[in-house]
Order: sequence, then C-alpha cells, then structure tokens
Amino acid sequence: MSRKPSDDNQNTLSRRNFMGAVVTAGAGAAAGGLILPESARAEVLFPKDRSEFGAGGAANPGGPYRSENDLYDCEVEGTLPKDLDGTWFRVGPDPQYPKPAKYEHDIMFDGEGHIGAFRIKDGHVDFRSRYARTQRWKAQHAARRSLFGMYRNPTTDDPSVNGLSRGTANTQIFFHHGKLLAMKEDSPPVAMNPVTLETTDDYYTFNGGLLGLTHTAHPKRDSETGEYIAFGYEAKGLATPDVFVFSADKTGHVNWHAWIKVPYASMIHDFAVTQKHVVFYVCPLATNMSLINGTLPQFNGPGPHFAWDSTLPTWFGVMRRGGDGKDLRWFKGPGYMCTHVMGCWSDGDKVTVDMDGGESNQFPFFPQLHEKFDPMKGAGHVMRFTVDLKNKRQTTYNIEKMYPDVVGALSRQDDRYHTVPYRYGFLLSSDPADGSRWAMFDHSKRSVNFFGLGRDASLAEMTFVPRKKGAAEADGYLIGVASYHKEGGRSDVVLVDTQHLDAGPVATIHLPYRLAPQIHGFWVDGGDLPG
Ligand code: V55
Ligand code: FE
Repeated sequence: MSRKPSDDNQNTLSRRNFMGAVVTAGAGAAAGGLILPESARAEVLFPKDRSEFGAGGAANPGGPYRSENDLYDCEVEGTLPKDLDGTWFRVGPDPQYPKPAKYEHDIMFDGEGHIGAFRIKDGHVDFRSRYARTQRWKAQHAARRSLFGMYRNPTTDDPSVNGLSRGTANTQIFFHHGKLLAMKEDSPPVAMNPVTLETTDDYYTFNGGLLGLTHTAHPKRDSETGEYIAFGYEAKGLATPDVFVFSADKTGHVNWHAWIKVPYASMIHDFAVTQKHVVFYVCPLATNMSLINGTLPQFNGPGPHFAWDSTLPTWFGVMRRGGDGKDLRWFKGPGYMCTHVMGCWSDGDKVTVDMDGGESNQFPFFPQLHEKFDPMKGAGHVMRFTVDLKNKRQTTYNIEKMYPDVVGALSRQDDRYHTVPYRYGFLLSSDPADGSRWAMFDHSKRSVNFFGLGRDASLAEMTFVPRKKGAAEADGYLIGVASYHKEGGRSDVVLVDTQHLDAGPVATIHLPYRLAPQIHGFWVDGGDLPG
C-alpha cells in the first residue's frame, strides 16, 4: 500500500474543508436554519459524561489535556542525583478533537499521542511536551475537527482521510539508532527529535525494511548485540492473521525478517524475545471483519476493533530467532488475557515468559460477545509461562501464578535485561486498601517490596532508571507520575531509589499543573542523546 506524502494531503484537506465549511455555513444562514450538518460543526467541546471519548475514563483522569508545554527548570523537592543524566519520556492518548456524536462512546485508546520529556541533568530538570504530528493529527488540525471515527475502525472515517495513516503514536516510546520512535500497534512508528520533540517522520519504515503495515508498541533491544527486535500483527490489513517479525542492527538496517500466521486475529500487544526465541501470546480479545463492518448480530453498528470471545483458547507460539518462521509451534491454554511481558529467557530448549494478566478480559471498554464483564476475573497477576521445546508431543504450556497476593498491570523490568535471564520485575499494583503502589519483585527470593504515597496519590506506570552506566540489575531509581485528585489532578514526577522503596522519593518534581494522560514511559541515557 502506498501513502501519499502527508503534506499534500494536509493541503488538500484544509482546502476542501475550508470550502465545505463556507458553503454549508452560507447555506444554513441563507435558509435561516440553526442546525448545521455534522461536517460544519464549529464547536470544540468535549462531552461532560466521563465515560465518553475525551471526557475521562481510566486512561485519562481529568479529561482531555491538549496543551503543549515548556517548563524550564522545574521545581524540585529533595535532590535529583547530580550524576543522573538522561531524559524520561512518557506518552498517552490525549484527544485532539471531540468525536462526532455517533462515536462519542469511543474508547480512550484512540486519543492522539501526546509525548512528554523530562530532561534531567546536573541536578536540574526541564520539561517539554508535544503532540506527535501524525498524518492523522495534521489532517484533523487543518480541518479543526475529528476525522477518524472509532478506535482502529477505518470504516467509520471521514472519506477525506482515505489513504492516510490512522496511527496515533499514543502507546509507547522507544529509542534506537538515534531515533525516538512513538508507536501505536496499528501502524508504523512516528520518528521524533528526542530534544525538540519535533516529528521528523510521520511514517517510519526502517528505510523500507518494515514490510508489514503495522508495528508493535513494545519492541525489544537485544542486551548482547544491541539489535532492535519488533513485530506487527494484522500486518497485511484489518483482521488478517499475518504477523511480520524483524530485527534491525544498531544503524536501523533490517537484518532479519519472517512472516508467520497466528491461529486467529487478536490483540497481540507485546511479545517476548529471548536470545534464541520469539514468543507470541494470542488471547481472545479477537477481531474479525464482521465486528469491524458492524454486521455482528450482537451490535448495531461498527465496533471498536476488538471484542472478548471467551469461546477461544489462548495460544503461546514459539519460534526460533533468525529462522524463516516455519519452526513456529503453538501451545494451547485456557482463555487468559495477558498484555505485557515482564521478562523472559531461553535455557536451552526451555522457554520462560513472565507476563501480567488475568483469567479473563481486563479491558471492560471492549464488548464481550458471550457474558458480562467480570472485574474479579480481570484482576492481573504476574504469570509465568513455560514450554520445553524438547518435548515434541507437548501441546500445552505450563502456567504458574507467581505472586497470588499482588494485583496489578503494566509489568516492566530493567530494560537492559531484555532477551536475557532476569531477576527483578516491576508492576503497577492496585489494592483496595492501599491504592496504587509500585511493586518490585525479586524472583530469586520470591519477595516483593512496595512504594506508595497513600490513597490521595494515584500512580501511573513507572520506568526503571539505572543508577549509573554498568549498575547492577535493578540498581537505580523508579520514575513516574503521581496525580492528586484533591488538587484537580495536579501532577508530581517522583524519583524513588530501588534500594530504599520505603524511604519515599529521593526527589519530587512539582508540576504546576496536571500532566497529559499516560500509558507508558521510557528512559534514554544522556550519553545517547544528541547535543
Ligand atoms: C493498549 C493500549 C493501546 C492499544 C492497545 O495498554 C493496547 C494496552 C493506548 O492504546 O491500542
Ligand atoms: Fe503496553
């Protein structure tokens, strides 16, 4: 599929919509009519109902943000370590425009990607935030309205955007071969300047090496070779079972790829990469063209791309890295829903993958095909999956719930331990009594420590920051956002020592406002940043 240069589209769009608005407004005025067609609605007003798009919801407490910020020398309580040098990036969905009434109920995952950068150096921190200038953002900016209908459903789009990338770049940031990539799993990454946050490429394909139409928000960096490994699902188009998996060298040159097929099309949000293997976890948050086209009997109209189908099994697919994918083997299991890989490794032919997940759907905003959403079954735990490839007759995978007492989501690790055996994991934990806390697991002791700020502070996902180059695994800091509902959602960014989680933050960056919504964050060492 070829894409027109986005600038052309932007010009075409702005011209067309400008003319359209003039014509329809004129006609309305001439007829004395008060009701303008949807396409000419001039208001920018988000719905007050928090369940509706842009008005709130779990991923966006406080509603749309939309303001791009620069704050030089932020206020800091405590001490930012003098030798800490790097940028902490964060990203989340921040609706650029309200949706037309018929798509008002769309899910938060469809907001435009708003990237924040905290540049920490010499004990000071400067903050900057920008929207990713995606093809979609530029088209909507020119038209001054929403043009893309529902989450990952192009059948609901304004015809004027046909051929533009739908990617919002709203899910995760990654830094490799000098490029800051902002990613959404339905599209190729968007490249940004890591210092200015200017968008430098709104459709980054690794110089054409990305052959699929999609790219995960959770690529990995090989801890030994420094290679980049990523994949894209639904890589040949909507609801296709095709997955493109590839690696790129330190310069971004694609040096391996394979095409594989999954048992059914579903959300494959993350994947596991060890030194020897690539592992895909396929769970029943599934899609098909009837759901997308809106012809499923359960719904009237198009759906938000995925629905939970409890009749489907989960599949754990393991293939050799560097091969052609023909050795891919699928192992079957009960209908769990796992989203993020905490860590993984291969020991000979034995593959271990730790993920956070629940016994059933964890995303209540996606419809369920057969039964009501059950929050108890959605509760997430750290799950350890193992398979032994030596056993040629094995058709199932082994499951262990590692820490039955700890509930949470968004698992992370010390990112320097991608692809190799690891000892420490992190989880955004939630507890009815204690509120949100950052959990740090020591798998070798099967122990857990927590950091929390009490029930008034709501914590977002944390990112691990090494104390210095060459620091031991998980020796350093956790950084992340704390929001205070009693202060209208005003945000702090806290830095906590992983050796002293119970001692409270080493430094607290007080923002004078709340921050834009966040899904994930990523740390880039200052030595890797330009300038
Ligand atoms: C996730 C988030 C997404 C998405 C799919 O956190 C999965 C999981 C912000 O968008 O499109
Ligand atoms: Fe994620």
